[in-house]
Amino acid sequence: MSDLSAEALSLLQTQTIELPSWAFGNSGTRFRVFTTAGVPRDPYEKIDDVAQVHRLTGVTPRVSLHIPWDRVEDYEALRAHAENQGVTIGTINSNVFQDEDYKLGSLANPDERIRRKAVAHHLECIDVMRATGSPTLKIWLADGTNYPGQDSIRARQDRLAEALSEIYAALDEDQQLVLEYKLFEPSFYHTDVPDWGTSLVHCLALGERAKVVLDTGHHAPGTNIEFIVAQLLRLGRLGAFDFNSRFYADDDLIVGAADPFQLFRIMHEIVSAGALAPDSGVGFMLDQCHNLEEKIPGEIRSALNVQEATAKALLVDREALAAAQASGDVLSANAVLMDAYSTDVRPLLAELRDSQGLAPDPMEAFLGSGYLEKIRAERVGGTAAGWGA
Ligand code: AOS
Ligand code: ZN
Ligand code: ZN
Repeated sequence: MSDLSAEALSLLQTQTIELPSWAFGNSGTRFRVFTTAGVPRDPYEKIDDVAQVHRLTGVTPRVSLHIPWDRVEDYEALRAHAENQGVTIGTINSNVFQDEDYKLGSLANPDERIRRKAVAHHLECIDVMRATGSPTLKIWLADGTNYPGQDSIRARQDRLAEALSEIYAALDEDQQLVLEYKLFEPSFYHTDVPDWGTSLVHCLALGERAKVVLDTGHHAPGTNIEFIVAQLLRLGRLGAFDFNSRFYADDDLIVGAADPFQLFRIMHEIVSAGALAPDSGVGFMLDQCHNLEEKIPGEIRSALNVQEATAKALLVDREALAAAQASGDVLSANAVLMDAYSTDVRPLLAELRDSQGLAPDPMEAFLGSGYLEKIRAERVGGTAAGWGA
């Protein structure tokens, strides 16, 4: 661990990554949801799997829930179950995209009855937050239109602003709201929250406890995502990431699988802005689906990829970078970044885990643990994550 300063090492040790409950269920594309033996049958078992990833990696102590996919009778019991397993409930994700009523949208729907229903769902999510101790409500909307003229773009923004302000007003003082944007899909002509600017405009109107969620798969190809990260950090409005990888659209593949260099560039902006520390307010969450690969190893690989990108970003020689930038030395400045990116940080991370009493290689430890064999035998009839149910 010699190459990392003591400060960088302690930052690396405090980094946490929140896992999505839905990553542990069966998922697929619109063509097919494949089944995997041993997937969780209920939210309790999803939490068991999150806890298993945390035991091995030491960096995933929270789980995001999705309501109603993770609806249970007794949320306090679910919270106690999580805490017994050594994890806590993180973000509560609302879901206003799978009900027949939401065909023309939810919070921006032209029909007031449907807007009221969508707001009521968010109020239910806020109750779930109170019962589970979750600090964050995450809103992603499938709202939009497919054809020019289908609805008024401007009226939809007004309806959305009004509904969001009602939801925001219902939050407790220690709760926050994060609003996720997405360029397109399922709407194909226009989306009501398509970009970070629109999300930011709504958040600014709501108040300080409203921030933007950046899902790395939700942009046009070629978008400079680290620029958006830097800008939102400047404004104090980067609430959280939904990390994943994409080759084409919103592919939800393992983070760092498609473009590890992009992940490093994002983490470099985070480290540069001093936003890695847990009290910086930025949530590092995953939003992924493992359609082909095993779910738990998929989440372990993801957590390790984020950790590796973070370690590389922490290795950047900031003094040398600042000097090269100040003197206009383009190639040297770039070389400082590339040196850090090209460093193999796996030995450093193995050493760090060893010093924390963890197995140096969490993937190897998991595959040798017998956990997969156990859940395959015990869990029969696991459920889909939500889409293919
Ligand atoms: C949808 O594309 C978004 O990424 C949301 O975060 C969504 O809630 C999540 O992917 C589960 O469908
Ligand atoms: Zn997302
Ligand atoms: Zn998405």
